[in-house]
Amino acid sequence: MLDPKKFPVIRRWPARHPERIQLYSLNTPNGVKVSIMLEETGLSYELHLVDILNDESRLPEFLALNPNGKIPAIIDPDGPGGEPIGGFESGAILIYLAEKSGQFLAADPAVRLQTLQWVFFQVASIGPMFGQLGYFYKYAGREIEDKRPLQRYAAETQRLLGVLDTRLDGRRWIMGDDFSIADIATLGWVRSLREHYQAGGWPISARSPGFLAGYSGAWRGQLCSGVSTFRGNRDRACCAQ
Ligand SMILES: N[C@@H](CCC(=O)N[C@@H](CS)C(=O)NCC(=O)O)C(=O)O
Repeated sequence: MLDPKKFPVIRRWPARHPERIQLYSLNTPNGVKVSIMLEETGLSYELHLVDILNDESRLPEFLALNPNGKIPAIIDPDGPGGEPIGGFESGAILIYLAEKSGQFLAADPAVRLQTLQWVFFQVASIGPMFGQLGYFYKYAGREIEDKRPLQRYAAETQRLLGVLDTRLDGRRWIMGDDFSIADIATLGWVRSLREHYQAGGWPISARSPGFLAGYSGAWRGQLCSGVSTFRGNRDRACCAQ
């Protein structure tokens, strides 16, 4: 059983299935990573929507799980040694779930390093830069007269898309033939850029036609066709749209 003293979050978001992984999330580019991973691994989970626009992620019950006050976060009732464990930061959660399920992160040390480097590339570069671009292009920051911040993040986004396009050239997935947590980490942000920020008409698309027109062929086709990765996510309101 999950102890509310150890996990106050379950007081605010009660668990109907406490034996399942508890996911606290929303349909954002970071949130969707974990729901896609859970869908793809087949691990059973229970979703709790956290309304970040109304500051639910800053409630004390949520902060007890993630002191940084951001989604996604999880509780695994069957953690190491069979003990419940909580976790936050989407990249760390992806690695934990990959190790728990034995899927989407190779055991071979060289492949593992390369996969993790692309996961960290997403978490450290793509997420923060695309997120700032979103603020200055689509949200409150677009009212700001000084366009230098927008130009700065647009240029960096364009550069990062180029890095990704080059990596995907001739590869089906970021790691080649094998679908991995690097793809799961990245796809929500690229989708968001094109479909949510509606940045498709940008100069970026001239530089990175693959990504913004179709997210590099097979990569995009697989991810967005509903064949595998987005299975169930639309219904669960956990897609990046
Ligand atoms: N580095 C974190 C970023 C998480 C993050 O920025 N989450 C956003 C949604 S995409 C959030 O919760 N924002 C609410 C807020 O900042 O108040 C991760 O990868 O998990």
